[in-house]
This record gives sequence, structure tokens and C-alpha cells, in this order.
Amino acid sequence: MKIGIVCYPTFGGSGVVATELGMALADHGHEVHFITYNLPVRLDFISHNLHFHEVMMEEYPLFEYQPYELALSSRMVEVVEKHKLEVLHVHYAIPHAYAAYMAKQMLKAKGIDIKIVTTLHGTDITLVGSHPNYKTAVEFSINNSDVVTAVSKSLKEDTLRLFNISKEIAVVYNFIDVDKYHKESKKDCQRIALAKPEERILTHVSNFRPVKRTSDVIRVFEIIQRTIPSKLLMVGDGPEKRKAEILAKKLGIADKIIFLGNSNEVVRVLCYSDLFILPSETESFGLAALEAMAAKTAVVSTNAGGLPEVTVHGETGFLNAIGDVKSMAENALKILKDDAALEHFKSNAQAHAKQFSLKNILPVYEDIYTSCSVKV
Ligand code: GMT
Repeated sequence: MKIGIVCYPTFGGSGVVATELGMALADHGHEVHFITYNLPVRLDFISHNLHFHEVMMEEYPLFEYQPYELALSSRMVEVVEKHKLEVLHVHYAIPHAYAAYMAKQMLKAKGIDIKIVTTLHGTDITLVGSHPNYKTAVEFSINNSDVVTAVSKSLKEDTLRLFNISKEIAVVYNFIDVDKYHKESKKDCQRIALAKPEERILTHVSNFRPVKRTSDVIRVFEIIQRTIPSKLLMVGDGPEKRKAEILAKKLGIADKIIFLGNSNEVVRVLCYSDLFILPSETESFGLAALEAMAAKTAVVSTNAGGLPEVTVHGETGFLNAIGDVKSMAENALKILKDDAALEHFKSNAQAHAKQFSLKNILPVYEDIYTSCSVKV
């Protein structure tokens, strides 16, 4: 099939899922066209079936805010017409589902019936989408998509609670290329470059937005390192990073924490890791937790949103109340206390991640594209 993918090209989870999906579809013989304002960070042109169409913006002194939706919907129309696309799969409702609706109407006027699949990712519903400033347009564009999917049951429930939805929402879980992570975990990780042999390595990966509660990561680690010699790797960048660095200094543990910034090598960082900490306030799915598990890393997180659908309390790690730093640290110590316990949790995490294998999820999206583009 000929499929257009619209997403944020940045390090956020929705962009990562969209990019990995596009690459896998191309690998499976589909012709995939990414339509975004930048080359997606995880995009690797491994296949001749992959194409990238940049959405260009024009500066004009009158515009305080540039009309991105206009440029995006115009580009969608152009690409659909030129490459005869059958489906546009838009990831993250704002503003992609809205721009896709406009593109659909413009194409309809030209006698072209493009199908729109909208995947809801999380903050487009929970934090931003339901804000009164956006709600009307987000609700309209969800109800006017041909197919709507959500990345967890929890997100589907949130969507039905926060909006007046007349459309069926299918839950299609996020996924992981299990083989890629398995291969990486077998490589020699050179962990000695980062920590002494007796030290445990803890990791956090996020965009350092307030919703990730990165200060809680530092506080949890501070308690853990009192009992168990350890190092903390903080991967990613965002508005709360400086605060986390200042807190680490204040607590006297700055020398045990390495801030790595944004990385395209998350798989390689995770291969060093014993434990992943994710103390988020909300998390529709928690792709970062799944990536950690696939790389054989146990997870201590909150029980927010879709996290209980991804991890198993007491088996792959532990789920805790939001903000309960003490419980998160106590549970982390249960995992880290000896090699046997650690190996038990790590192996469980890796085995459980297989349920979210790309091999299982790819055919689900292929069926969705086929069923909605069948002419009746
Ligand atoms: O976590 C973020 O702020 C990024 C955001 C995004 O849209 O990129 O992530 C959301 O989508 C991911 C992929 O589906 C999910 O794994 C994350 O849980 C979700 N984040 C939140 O709900 C906060």
C-alpha cells in the first residue's frame, strides 16, 4: 500500500512510534511517505520504499505565530495527489488530525477519497487536547477520522471521559523491535566505562517535562545509593533538566549522576542498565519503560495511566503511587539487593516485553489500513 505518515519528528514517544512503524512498513514492502517539518530523528533510510517530504514554512512580519496547519494540510494534499497515497496515518491529534481533516476535504473536492487514521498518544488528550482552547477542534477531528486508535486502554478511557466521542476507538498497543534489543543486549556493553564492577547502574530517559517528575528520579536515587553503590544515567533534555542537576548538587550526589542529553543510542545506554526509573505524573503507555524492558532492564515506575498495562507489579519491577519516592526506593532496593533478585526481575522484564513485539502489532495496523481503504 501507499501510506503517508504525519508525526512530530522529535525525540517524543509518538514520533518514535510513528518512525519505527513507517520503517517496518517499508521493510514489509509498503511505500511510506513521511510528511513532517524535519527529518524524524529515528529515521534510518534502510529501505528504498521510504520517502520524506518536508513541510516548509514562510516567514511573514504579520504572523506572530506561523500557520503550520495550513502548510501541513497543503503539503498533505500535494503528496497524496502526486504519489497516489491510499491512507494518511497521523500520530498525535494536535494539530495533525485537524490538518488531515482539512486535507481530506480539499482532496474530496478533487474527487480523491483519502482515508485518515488518527493515533492518539497521550498528552494530545490528557494534558493539551482537553484544554478548553483546543477541545472543540480536537473532538471534531477525532470524530471525523476514518479510524481512531489509542495506544492503551487507559488512554481510550481518558478520551471517552474527556471528550464527546461518537467514533469507535481501537486500542493498538505501542511496540518494540524485540530482535534489535535482544542483539544489543548480547553485545559487550563496556559498562566499566561508566561504573565500577560493584556498582549498579540506574537509568531514566525522558523529555524532562514537568509531567515526568524528574526531581523524583533524583530523590529515589539518593535513597538507593545510601545502601547500594550505584550510578544514575539521565538521558534526554527538556525544561526540568537544570532543576534536576541543581537538586543532585544540593543532595551531594552530583558525582554519581551522569546527564547524557538527547541520544539516538538509547538501546546502547540501556544495555548497561540494571534498573529504569519512571516516576511520571501521567503516562498513556510509557514507551520508554517498554524499551527498557526489551533491553533486559527492570522498571520501577508510578501506576499512572497505561503503565500497569505495560509492566507487571512484582514481576517486571514495581508500580507505585505518584510522588511516593520512599516506596519507589524501597522497591528498587528489593530488585537491586543481590544478583539473583536482579537477574530474576531483569529476565522477567525482557520476557514480558515480547508481548509488545513489532511482529504482533504490524499486521494490526496493516489490517486497519486495508479495511478502511477498501472501496464499498
Ligand atoms: O511523554 C511525552 O511527553 C511524549 C509523548 C509524545 O506524544 O511523544 O508521549 C506520549 O506518547 C508515547 C507514545 O505513544 C507514550 O509512550 C507516552 O506514555 C505518552 N506520554 C504521556 O502520556 C505523558
